[in-house]
Amino acid sequence: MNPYKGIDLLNLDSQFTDDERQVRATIREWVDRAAMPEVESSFNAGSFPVNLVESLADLGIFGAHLDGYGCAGLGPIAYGLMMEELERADSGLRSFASVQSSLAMTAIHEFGSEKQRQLYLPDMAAGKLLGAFGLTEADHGSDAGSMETNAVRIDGGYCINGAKYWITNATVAGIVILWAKLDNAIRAFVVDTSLPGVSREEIHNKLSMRMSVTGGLTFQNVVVTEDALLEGTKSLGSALQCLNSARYSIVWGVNGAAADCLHTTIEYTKNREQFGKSLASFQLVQQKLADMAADLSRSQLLALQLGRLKEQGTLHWSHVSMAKFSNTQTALDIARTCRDLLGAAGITMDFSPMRHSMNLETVNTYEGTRHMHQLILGRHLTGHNAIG
Ligand code: TGC
Repeated sequence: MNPYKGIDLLNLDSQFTDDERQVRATIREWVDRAAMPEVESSFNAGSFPVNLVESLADLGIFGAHLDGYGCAGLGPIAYGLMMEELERADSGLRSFASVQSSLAMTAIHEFGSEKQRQLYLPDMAAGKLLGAFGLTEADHGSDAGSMETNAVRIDGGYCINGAKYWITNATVAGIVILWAKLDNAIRAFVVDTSLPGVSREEIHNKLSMRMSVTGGLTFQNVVVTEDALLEGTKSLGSALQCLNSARYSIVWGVNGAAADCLHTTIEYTKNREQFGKSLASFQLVQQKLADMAADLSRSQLLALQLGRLKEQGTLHWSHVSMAKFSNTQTALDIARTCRDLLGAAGITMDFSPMRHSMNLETVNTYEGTRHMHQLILGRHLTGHNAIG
């Protein structure tokens, strides 16, 4: 199979700066050399390859979009290109980086005090401290605002009770950004997961995102000091602000998964012969490849334009919602079609499309389902709130 050199029919490369192209080249080389060889065994084992954490940190991936505190301070396009390359390997790898960076570190950077930033961010950028983002509860997924986890003030701090579920990195994180109701407002606390009263469980039997650790966290009379509160958090809107950053990384990331599927399938169909000629020479195959290339190109344009809006400071969450559901659905459709074109071989781990397709089922659901994002966009378009 020819090595991957990117799928870029519209020469979007010409839109990137030298620095952005260099960032992508560095991550692409590392993904091919260090990450790809880990994917099959990690996916089969249902675990994240923790041996990659140090290199992810050395590459400047953790908090790459943030300024100061040991973070790389990259622009939105370079950050997006990083996510695209990581997800080309596996959505679980991109999720690991994105939860650490876009959710946990962003929450502290955006809403924490200077002392909290100094305390946590350098270690998180260096990969010495891993973070999780505890918003979702078993009974409150899309309707995050109805969470039951609560905090009450006590002498010198807060006492927290509740439980979170479907949390990436729950069992490996040293801290969790825990969203809880305090005086009826949704606020976030930085909670050390080794505190008494915190228990964690891993969710097993996942058919998707197997190269990623997902779990539940329970908080029973967990006592935290006053400085655990991220003072800047005021409402669910604060959590959604972090999610916008994570959803932005999905918008780019899923294009990497789709590109890997398409590359794999173009190569496979060129090399496989049926009825005496290569599969790639059949019209029905070319029609599917052409449709997928056109769809992927649209998703790439959408990601680039979101990056431009983010650079200008004019990115609105309705843009993010539109691109999250649209690009994820496109990638999922591409992965399924590629699996089909690979025939029986496509159901094995020898080829990536079915694994990407299983992962993208999760990406389609987490950080806001397709339906939620359609309703967010629908509300923006019409002024009518059809949520709930
Ligand atoms: P609503 O009244 O619409 O809004 C509440 C406040 O939020 C503001 N807002 C936003 N702010 C930033 N970005 C957005 N996208 C925002 N959408 C709304 C809004 O202005 C308001 O602000 P304020 O200051 O007036 O309070 O709230 P709602 O209850 O009607 O909910 C709206 C909805 C459905 C959009 C929201 O609940 C939603 O996005 N739901 C999906 C939740 C979701 O994505 N859950 C998955 C989280 S992932 C997770 O927890 C695990 S971390 C990832 C991992 O571990 O893998």
